[in-house]
Amino acid sequence: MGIIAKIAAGLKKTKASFLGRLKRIFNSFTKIDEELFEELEEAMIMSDIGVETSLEICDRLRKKIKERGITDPNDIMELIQEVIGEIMGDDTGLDLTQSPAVIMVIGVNGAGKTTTIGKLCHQFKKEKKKVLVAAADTFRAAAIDQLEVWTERAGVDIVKHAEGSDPGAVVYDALEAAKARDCDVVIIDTAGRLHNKKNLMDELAKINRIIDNKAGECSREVLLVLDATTGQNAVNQAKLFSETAPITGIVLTKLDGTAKGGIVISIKNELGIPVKLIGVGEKIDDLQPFDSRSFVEALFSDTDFDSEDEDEDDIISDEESEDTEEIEDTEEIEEIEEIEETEEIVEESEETEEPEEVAEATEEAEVVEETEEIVEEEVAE
Ligand SMILES: Nc1nc2c(ncn2[C@@H]2O[C@H](COP(=O)(O)OP(=O)(O)O)[C@@H](O)[C@H]2O)c(=O)[nH]1
Ligand SMILES: [Mg+2]
Repeated sequence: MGIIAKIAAGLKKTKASFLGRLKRIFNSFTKIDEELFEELEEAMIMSDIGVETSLEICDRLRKKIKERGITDPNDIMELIQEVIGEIMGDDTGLDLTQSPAVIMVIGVNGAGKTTTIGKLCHQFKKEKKKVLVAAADTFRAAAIDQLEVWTERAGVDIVKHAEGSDPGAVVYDALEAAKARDCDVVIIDTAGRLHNKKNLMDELAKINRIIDNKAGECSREVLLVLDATTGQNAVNQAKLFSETAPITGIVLTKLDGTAKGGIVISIKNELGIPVKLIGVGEKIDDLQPFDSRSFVEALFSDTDFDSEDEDEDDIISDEESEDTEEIEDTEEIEEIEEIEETEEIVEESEETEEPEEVAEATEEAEVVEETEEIVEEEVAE
């Protein structure tokens, strides 16, 4: 299967709902008017392109339609593809030039961090790179075991300590080992959940400082893993996690399992952080470097990968109330819970900014201050 076909297969649900909606709009309108634009906006928002980005796309469309004197609604499809392509802009890949390159992987529980690391190990190994993985999610023993299964499968080394041990110490040891063993890449798995969100954010900031100190001269990536099925909630997570370390790229996972693939466009447009990798399945080779052009081409390609009927079903169920759909689907209920959880995260993180909390323990206060310094330095740069 070619790259476009593979991405298109991964985007099957998104394509069915997004393209289906657009096609129905263009079929039901004979002229281009404001009513048509309203429906377009709605279709885009429903596909998780986000309000801000959907409005921007429509503004650009209006301009192009006027400039080119387009009157047939059916000609808009091509224009949308063009506009989305423009919004997606250029791509940025992983920077691994200065070895050992250090990739810190962060994100909420269940986003797909460990799986993504497994897939990355496999890819680097294929490229004959020497890889070392740091098991810095020490919060649960199962997390360390799960990571080890992946590293064994990919045939790369792992540095691990016991459950509950200091993640910073794991990272420290891993960086020492990577230098001693002349590794090309160190990948750090981190926890997505701790006793409370302040602990989590502090811990990630601390790991980041250890990397600063131990590997300041190396290439650095901080990859935020976001679950595409959480839709717009992913954008909130990105805002929160960017407080812990300067995020250099986003890995968007589970694009295969969602009709909310439009979130890629929203993330790219609203966060200003490049999407560097996409996960399109649970298997070891289901990770792809993100390529805007291929993504847009795949999103708009007319290929059907499963039976027409199934796609029709998707479209019909989308047409019904989204709420009913969510209640019927247990996976979706979990999503709702996750969304609620992140709202808590955001609230708690706001709390952490309150002075009393900061003063709670001197050490914690230092952590917060230093993190702020780091953020300020980053901004200044
Ligand atoms: N369908 C699909 N599932 C994925 C993808 N990436 C991760 N998963 C699944 O998401 C679940 C959580 O992944 P995990 O790596 O443990 O998340 P972590 O808590 O962030 O480390 C697992 O069941 C994975 O198989 C993907 O791209 N597609
Ligand atoms: Mg994990």
